[in-house]
Amino acid sequence: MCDTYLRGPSGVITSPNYPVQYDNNAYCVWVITALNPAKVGLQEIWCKSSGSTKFNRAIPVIKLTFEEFDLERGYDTLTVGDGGQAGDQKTVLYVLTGTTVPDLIVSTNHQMWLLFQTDSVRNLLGFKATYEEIDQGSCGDPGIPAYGKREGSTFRHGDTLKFECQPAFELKGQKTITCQKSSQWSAQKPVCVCKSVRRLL
Ligand SMILES: [Ca+2]
Repeated sequence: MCDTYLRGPSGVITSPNYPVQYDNNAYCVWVITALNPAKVGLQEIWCKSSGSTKFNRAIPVIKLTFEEFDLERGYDTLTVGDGGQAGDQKTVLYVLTGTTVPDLIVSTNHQMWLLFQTDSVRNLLGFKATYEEIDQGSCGDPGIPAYGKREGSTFRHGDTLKFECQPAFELKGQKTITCQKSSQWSAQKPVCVCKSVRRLL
């Protein structure tokens, strides 16, 4: 019942029953596919025919970001792999277990698979993760804060974005964020909040 095929551009994956404890003997598979995988094929053809190794068009990959993670260490696991062959040992990227929220994971092609397996005793809360389709070598579009504006519109490794808020709003958080090699922004995008108005006596 928990075999799920998901498409880009983004979504949420949770363990069964979340935020209530997962079941014993669970075996759940998710396969995430970028919205436009055909792009990948075209890219490869273009590269071969031009004899160039430069990539003008970006390859869509899947970025998985964990928000909560609580599995029985060593006995209940979440395996994350590259591609669409769930459970294929050759494509395993990480086997995750325990109660530490893992770092984000980025696939190397347009598909990513997840396999959640539990044993016959002791259940914990499980996990919650979000996935997002991004261009390979980028961090994905973090968006623009409400009542704010953004300078910069590219999201590749090393790119920096600057944020500003409209008059009467003040910026909470980081004014600039940089896309790191891990495909993670150096901080979350800031928010613009209404400036506190002093009460007139
Ligand atoms: Ca267990």
